Amino acid sequence: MKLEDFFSVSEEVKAALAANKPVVALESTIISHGMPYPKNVETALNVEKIVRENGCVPATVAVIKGKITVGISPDEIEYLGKKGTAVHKASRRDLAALCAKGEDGATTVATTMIAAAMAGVKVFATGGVGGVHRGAEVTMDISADLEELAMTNVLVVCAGCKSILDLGLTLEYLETKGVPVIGYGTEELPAFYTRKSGLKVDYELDTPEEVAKVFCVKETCGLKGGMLVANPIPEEYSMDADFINKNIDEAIEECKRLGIKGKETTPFLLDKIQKLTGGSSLEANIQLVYNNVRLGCAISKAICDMK
Ligand code: PSU
Ligand code: MN
Repeated sequence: MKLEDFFSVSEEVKAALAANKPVVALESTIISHGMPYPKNVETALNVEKIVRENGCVPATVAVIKGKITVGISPDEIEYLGKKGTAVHKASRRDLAALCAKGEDGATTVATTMIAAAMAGVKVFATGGVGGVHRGAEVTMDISADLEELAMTNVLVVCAGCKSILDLGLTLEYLETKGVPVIGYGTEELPAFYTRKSGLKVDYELDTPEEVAKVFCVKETCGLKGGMLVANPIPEEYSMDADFINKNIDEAIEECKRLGIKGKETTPFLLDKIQKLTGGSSLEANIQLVYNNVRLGCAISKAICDMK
């Protein structure tokens, strides 16, 4: 048994890494479990296009027939998007079993970080990361994404945390685990659909170069773990806070009523919120992903320049 049986990096990504060209990793749970078909596929393909337009190489990650694959093809993106939630949502605890059984899996933030680190990709851009769920003091529902940020050396660009989570507890958890949380151009943790949460981040940085420097210093000092860059949704796409929070509360109530638990919780809430808001939250979600991907490209380039 050897690593190559369960892990593969596309030729394009391999070549870019060997030449110190900037690469940006992208996750696939957002495709299969985060958005409805066909918008999910359209968004994932647009994201790859934006990465290329910004002078970087995209590396969308998934488990394909038992192989952790860094740089899947457009056909594979279409396949995962069409299959939707029928694809396994693959977080850290699922990886070995899926690979052993030769199955497919959509990678979460945690597993996309794992694959990126294995390949040597430093920057990963997405929409939202998992966190400490509301009521976690009873349910203990804390995303494996946070634990991964504590141990795997990848920089994750997100739009902050949605208030399906307990944002205060999520920040506390990240602090305990020693994960730097950077606000990009803001002192406040953005709340995904909106630019403000009322909670402070650890540091505000205002340029890709400053962010890249913190990451490179962390790496040079051998400080283990990732880094979270929270990039607020552009003003023109941000949602009305009362409107979105009312719908989030309703989605959480329904989730409780139906007794939904574990890995189904986040996909259920995302879908419910999209339905309750008549698709307006989906449009905001798509735009904030594009915005994060552009920032991810600029940071990835700055990291390459620092090498
Ligand atoms: N938040 C979003 N969109 C998503 C996810 C979270 O706004 O698609 C996905 C990501 O893949 C993330 C995962 O890693 O949900 C977290 O799931 P859980 O809460 O079960 O750890
Ligand atoms: Mn969970």
